[in-house]
Amino acid sequence: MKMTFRWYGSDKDSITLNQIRQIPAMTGIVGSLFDVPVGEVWPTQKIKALKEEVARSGLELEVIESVNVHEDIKLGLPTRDKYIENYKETLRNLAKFGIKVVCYNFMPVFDWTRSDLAKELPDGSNVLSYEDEKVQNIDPNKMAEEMENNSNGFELPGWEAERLKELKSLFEQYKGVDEEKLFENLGYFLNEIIPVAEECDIKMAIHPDDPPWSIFGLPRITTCKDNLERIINLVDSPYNGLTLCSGCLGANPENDIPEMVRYFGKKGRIHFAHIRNIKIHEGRNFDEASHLTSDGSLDMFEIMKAYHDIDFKGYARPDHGRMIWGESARPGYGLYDRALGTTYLNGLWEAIGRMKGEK
Ligand SMILES: [Mn+2]
Repeated sequence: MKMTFRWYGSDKDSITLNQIRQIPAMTGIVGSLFDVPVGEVWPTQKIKALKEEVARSGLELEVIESVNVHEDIKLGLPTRDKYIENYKETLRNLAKFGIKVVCYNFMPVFDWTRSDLAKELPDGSNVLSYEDEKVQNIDPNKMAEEMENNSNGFELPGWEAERLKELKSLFEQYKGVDEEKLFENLGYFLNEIIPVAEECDIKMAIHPDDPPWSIFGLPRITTCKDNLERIINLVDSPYNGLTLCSGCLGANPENDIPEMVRYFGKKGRIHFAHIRNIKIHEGRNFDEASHLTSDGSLDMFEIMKAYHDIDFKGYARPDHGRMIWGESARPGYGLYDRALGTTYLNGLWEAIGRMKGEK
């Protein structure tokens, strides 16, 4: 397992590369170019600059999260071919700089969704939280506005004001797209993209939908084991794989995360592991939590053991953390709790290995 850390860039993150480098066992950064509009080709100069900046701090840049997929591709519009060609070009450009994994998602309109970006826990820390009733009953425009107002001044990927201006017409366009159609559109995309990924030696890793169920009546398909199985079979190639996000999939208690790690891991289709805990409440409601097993609803020991048992050699990162110790950062992406989470995951990993007799 190679431990990595998501970073938004020196002008967009409150955390520095040097701080990240000092977290034990940290090997690299998970980066992106946030100023390239969705659908456009990522310029080599910008990729090069990011790669070099990360390398100067003694870290690697081998994972990109995300290269976002243009809405026309998800909608299956005739204009998708142009955006797919751009996506291929971006992959070719990324390959020139040693990128090995590209994380992406196929969620219509909205990226990750929460009803509260800073819910206070009894210990005074705060976390992202999801209340289904609140989300399903809010006007999506209002939700976009609230996300913007509560983001500590950071622009949230997937919730860019620019993109959300078109909400009304997007909802209109999605009226003819059900889950089957979305699978079909994902299949079309993958059939085009995966041969290029193979050429470039870049593993594509689809991120689950967050939360893993339909919101605002929009279709969602990256939600459960059966659907993930269907997705990796849309194009049967080791380059068509998964970002297995324990916190996203784990929001549905029917998703058995350790079992999914073993199942997809043995097939060699997990290219990127997002590892975090969440606390599930009655119904479809949950709070995010520290990584510790006893703070949430997921068994982090069993999850790490599953990765260890399949001899997982891919990239992993701690996922969202709480906001603690007075830090002001991007919601979910503070330094302190993700560093604590990393160290905890490393501790589990070492202990599991030692118990198997590893040195
Ligand atoms: Mn994730």
